[in-house]
Amino acid sequence: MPPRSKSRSRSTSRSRGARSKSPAKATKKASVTSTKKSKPKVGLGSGKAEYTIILPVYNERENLPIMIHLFSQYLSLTDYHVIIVEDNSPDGTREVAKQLQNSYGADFITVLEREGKLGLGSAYLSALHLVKSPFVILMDADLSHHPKFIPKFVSKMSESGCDVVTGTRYRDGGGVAGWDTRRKVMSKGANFLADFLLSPGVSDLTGSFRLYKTPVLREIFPLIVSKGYVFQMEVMVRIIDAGYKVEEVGISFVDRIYGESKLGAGEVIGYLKGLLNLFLTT
Ligand SMILES: Nc1nc2c(ncn2[C@@H]2O[C@H](COP(=O)(O)OP(=O)(O)OP(=O)(O)O)[C@@H](O)[C@H]2O)c(=O)[nH]1
Ligand SMILES: [Mg+2]
Repeated sequence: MPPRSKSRSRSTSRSRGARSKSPAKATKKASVTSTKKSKPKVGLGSGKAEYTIILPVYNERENLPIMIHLFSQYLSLTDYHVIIVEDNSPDGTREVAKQLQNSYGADFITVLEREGKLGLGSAYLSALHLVKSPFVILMDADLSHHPKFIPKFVSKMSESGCDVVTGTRYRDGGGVAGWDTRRKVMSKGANFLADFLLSPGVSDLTGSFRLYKTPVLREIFPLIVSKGYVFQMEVMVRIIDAGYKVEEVGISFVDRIYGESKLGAGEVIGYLKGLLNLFLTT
């Protein structure tokens, strides 16, 4: 089957600007931990942070403190707020998240506590309901996505005026470290298939390290039907389809050292189903 002729370009799409919508209420299944601190109110409580980082965690007890430390090294903590979405991990990640919130302050960290493993897509959605900042960053907490790239994403957005910046492993100096041949083939294959069927114009459709204008993500989220690994791909395809402007920044992606991947055979089948659905519906 030939690739479709839709002209999707990674940086030539029409920029429609961000339309604001009022944030909806958080889901019933989640509760927010936010300790009262006497420090100046910046962050989620006051809505003064420019950027909110949504960090979904499931069994990331070892990785989470390192992530938060790296944020403190590479980012200005008054400009950023982190929402940790914790799904009752059996390894005690929730306690670690709460301790980090106590150390760094509720102005910097919110812990969104959910009752069980409800999936990555729904983790993003629950947190997005709480976001007050104009920009939002989605990334993994397993140290595959290094916070040092965030300032590059921010510069790219302000220089280009784009609506979304996505990290790419396959262009602009990006790369992968630590993957075996099987994972490399899976990732390349997934991107090749998506490019062949959807011609999205971005080089790393399955990547999940991105900066969005918050209203753009809010507009697209209700359209998303997939729940698993394919979720990030669907978000990007629908954003491009809606005419928003997307730019890429090369990132080095490092395989997790601590903990286990949640990517199994079910996710691969889900990806293929989601890809077919997008091919037929966009
Ligand atoms: N809250 C929440 N977080 C999740 C869930 N599933 C995965 N995560 C987190 O989402 C991020 C990505 O998950 P990974 O297991 O690393 O999946 P992946 O990056 O696609 O797979 P690898 O490349 O093998 O690491 C990590 O920070 C996980 O802890 C979930 O159901 N709920
Ligand atoms: Mg990972």
